[in-house]
Amino acid sequence: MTVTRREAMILGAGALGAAAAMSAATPAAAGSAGDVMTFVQVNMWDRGADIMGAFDMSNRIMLGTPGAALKDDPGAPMGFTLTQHVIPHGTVKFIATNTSTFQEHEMLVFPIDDVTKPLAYNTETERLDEDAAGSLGEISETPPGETGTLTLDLKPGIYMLACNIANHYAMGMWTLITVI
Ligand SMILES: [Cu+2]
Repeated sequence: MTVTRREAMILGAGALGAAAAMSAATPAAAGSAGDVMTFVQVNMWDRGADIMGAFDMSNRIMLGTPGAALKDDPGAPMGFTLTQHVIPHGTVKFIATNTSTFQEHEMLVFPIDDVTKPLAYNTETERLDEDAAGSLGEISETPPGETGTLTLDLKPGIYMLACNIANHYAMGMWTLITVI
């Protein structure tokens, strides 16, 4: 589902209930006892077509690949910037805005059992195998300037946010989060 930023705010306010909606500055609010909804804002960014075109696809930046850092790669042509990487378990609402000027991005969520092992990847399509990698959900292709949301119930563990438009994962458009 793709919604505008304003719609995302309205949807978020609705999920929080009337009391929380009265306080626009409240980023997260308690639901039932012991259950907290956490909002994570995500910037889906890239450095433009020229830098993307100059990327060496023989040096893919992927989890479990020699030379690829587990954190965001500073040399990547595109990536995700998050308001937080450590998130309480329970209901997590991702609000992702595509700040690219020229292309779509998307955001999938994958559970990571072992940070040293690569996810299932097809080098012909240059995309992750979403079923084999165990996608939990996604904000599908989002045009430049638009915002989408995804709400998941996450247990403690490590997860990856990744863009699975062809070449984007290999260009470093992924990051890890820890749910505690
Ligand atoms: Cu992308």
